[in-house]
Amino acid sequence: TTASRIDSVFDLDGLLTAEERDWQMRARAFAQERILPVIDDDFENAHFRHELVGELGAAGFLGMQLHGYGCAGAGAVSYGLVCLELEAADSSWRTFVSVQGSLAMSAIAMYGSEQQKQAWLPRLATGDAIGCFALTEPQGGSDPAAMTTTARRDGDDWVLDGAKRWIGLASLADVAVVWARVADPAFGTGGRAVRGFLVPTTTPGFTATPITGKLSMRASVQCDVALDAVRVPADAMLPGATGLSGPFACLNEARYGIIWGAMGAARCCLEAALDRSTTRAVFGRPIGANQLTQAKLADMLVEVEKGILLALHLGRLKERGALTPEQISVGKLNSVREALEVAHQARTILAGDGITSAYPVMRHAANLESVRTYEGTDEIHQLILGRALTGISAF
Ligand code: TGC
Repeated sequence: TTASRIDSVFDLDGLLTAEERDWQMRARAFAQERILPVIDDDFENAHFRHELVGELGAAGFLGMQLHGYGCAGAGAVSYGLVCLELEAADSSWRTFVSVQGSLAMSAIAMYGSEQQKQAWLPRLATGDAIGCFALTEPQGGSDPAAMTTTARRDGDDWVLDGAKRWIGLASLADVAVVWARVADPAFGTGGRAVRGFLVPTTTPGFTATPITGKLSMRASVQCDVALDAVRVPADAMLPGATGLSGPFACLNEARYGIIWGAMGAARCCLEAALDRSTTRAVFGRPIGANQLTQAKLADMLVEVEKGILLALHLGRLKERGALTPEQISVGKLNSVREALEVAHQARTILAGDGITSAYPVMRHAANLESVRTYEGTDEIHQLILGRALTGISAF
């Protein structure tokens, strides 16, 4: 694998265990060998390269932070480093790992019955099955409490009706974790009425339609999902999740991966700008000889290094079981906001070439616009932090 030119600046290696470094190097090799050679074509052609799913499973990256059921049981920092290296290639593949491992698999691992775990986790870990996480609805993703998808009891079955939007992988998935409001008070009232259901995507009435016209995340698939009298048995409900804290705890997991991942995209943009600053000459000398270019590179480096160190600190807190949702909001807000700024600065150093697919920068910038919006927008995370600081909810 090609070393990153900025790996050594803060001696990140010295802060990692040999096992963590090994996970990172294997993810870097995967990204360089399996994703980078094809990603420009896949982005251009809006192609999801399905055959990589099993390879990600074989590498141990799917649900790698979970224990048992064929999962690797790796630490939070190892998982974060894998996210960073995959997203250094393209956000689509870190998103795949997030949706499969942090959302669908975490939901089953945290809230599923033993039978549900046995049925799905081993297959999801190998990539033999794909999972998706159906929370967001067409009116917007910021307020899941307003969801209108319902689950009503009919005999021993549940019948689900409603619509979901922006659901990653839904048209490829074998199983959907669907969050719905139950009407039967025996299963929850008020804020506790939101429950999760495992819905095989072959169930009649479940339809997933890929969203077209995306100018971001083009190498992955996000769908509209229709739930039209989808009938599932009583034991399709996740027994351990009552209320919105269920899906929110899954979002914590995915947001944590993004904190690392976005820094991978930023690192890639910095490296592209750094390379170009020594090879492109203007006014008779490399542009990297200009003070303004050096200032940009320095600012980019500061944000990448700060962001990675913050991710590492949050990872260590997570490993101690001490990471709070507010700390995750600090990380998600900072990482994605600064990664976008790094991508935009890198684009200016690349000048016109920066808008072409000859460089990865515009692709990362476009992808990061999605990352900025999903898993809590900048504004949602600012308001979570504003609430924590003032004690007053602005929602
Ligand atoms: P609030 O009253 O604060 O909380 C309701 C219940 O949830 C609990 N809770 C959490 N639990 C664990 N982790 C968290 N981060 C939690 N946040 C809240 C809370 O303790 C309470 O529990 P309980 O037991 O007291 O009932 O709820 P709220 O409605 O006021 O929350 C407001 C807000 C804005 C924080 C929340 O709605 C929010 O985070 N909104 C953003 C949602 C979001 O990120 N949506 C994007 C989803 S992206 C996605 O689904 C990924 S899909 C990717 C793909 O498929 O490709």
